[in-house]
Amino acid sequence: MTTATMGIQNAFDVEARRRDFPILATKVAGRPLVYLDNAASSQKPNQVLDAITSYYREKHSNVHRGVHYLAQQATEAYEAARDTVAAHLGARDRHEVVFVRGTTEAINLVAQSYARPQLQSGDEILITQLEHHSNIVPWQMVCEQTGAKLVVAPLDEDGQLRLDAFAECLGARTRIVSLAHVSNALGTILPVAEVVRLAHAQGAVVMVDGAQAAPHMQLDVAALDCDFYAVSAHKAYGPTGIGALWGRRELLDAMPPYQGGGEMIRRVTFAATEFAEAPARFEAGTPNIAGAVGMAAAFDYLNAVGLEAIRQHEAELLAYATERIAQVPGIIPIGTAPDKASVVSFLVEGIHAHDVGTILDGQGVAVRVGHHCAQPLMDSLGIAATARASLGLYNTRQEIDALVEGLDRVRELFA
Ligand code: C6P
Repeated sequence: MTTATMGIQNAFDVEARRRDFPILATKVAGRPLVYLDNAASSQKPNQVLDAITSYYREKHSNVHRGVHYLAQQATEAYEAARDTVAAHLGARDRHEVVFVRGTTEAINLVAQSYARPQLQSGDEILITQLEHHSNIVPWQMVCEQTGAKLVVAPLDEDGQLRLDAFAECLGARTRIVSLAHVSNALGTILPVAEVVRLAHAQGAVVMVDGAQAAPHMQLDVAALDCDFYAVSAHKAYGPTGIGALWGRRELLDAMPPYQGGGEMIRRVTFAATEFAEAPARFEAGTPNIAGAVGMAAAFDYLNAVGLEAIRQHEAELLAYATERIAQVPGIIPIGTAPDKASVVSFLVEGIHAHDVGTILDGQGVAVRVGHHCAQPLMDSLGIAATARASLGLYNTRQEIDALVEGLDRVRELFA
């Protein structure tokens, strides 16, 4: 899809972009919705909604199975979506893109199909202190299964991953390094390319959890030189229930599938099964075809709006939000790394984060409160929960002002 067909101009116009998202017209408690929970899941533009509806109205059948017209239309739409996702991730080869349910499933796939068959007792998997549960639990499970050990690289006081501290955790037994590109709880952008260089020098492969990077920056697996990269569409203006695992072809082709079923085979007898090549061998059963179409439409949308324009808009808004929120008396910022993307996490002194979230909701302001599925990070910070405002391309300064007014109201109520 071109910029012209999507009706998007080159200059970033936030009001025009807001009109792409029908849900933003919602009123909550009689006030305009201020949606600042984009890291949990972002809203969907008409371009994505229309792509999904058109697919179901005009093209739907099952994929890779039929000779009839609609089966071919559906297969073409699904495989065209793979091309779009591959190009968006910077993959050299479309066979390197496996459609999965999301980042969580992508990491589980790598843990079970790549790590489990080759880890030996005493091998190490290195993660960082800020990981989401999705990038902790699958590795704990595979450690349990193989006798491997989970090692955790620490953060500094600003919530940054320092390369010297990371390098100290990297050893001769490190087989896999798995880290977030962007932290969901702190917003920190991690130095992935440098981590990859250090890890590769030790012979370890690197898996990157790109769940929070995809909505905010140009992705490029070739430039990062990582080995696996995971994304969820729903955080990047696409539908829920779909995401992608990118993996180096030679690694994917050598990995046994961890789920069996239809469409992932070359030949089945009752005695044995020969698996198809990647990516089909990892896509057992009828896939989320409409989801893949919607995911591709979301990436088309991001490109049409312009990822650099989005990055600039969000960086300005993040600086504004960080400054305004810090001026509210009693605010304690959590996560102060200089290199951050679109997340402001904070405590309000003496007031539980859940109360903060509930009072803000009463004013139409949606933020997430809690441990953000990063309980070990919260434990290491000595806190149970934060309030988190997470920004998307459609957020405005006025919405940050509404959040700050909401926080003033929180303080009044608890004074
Ligand atoms: N974080 C948040 O509010 P799924 O659920 O598979 O699409 O994504 C999981 C996931 C993995 N890694 C990171 C860094 C994430 O932020 C998330 C999802 C949401 O922060 C929901 S818990």
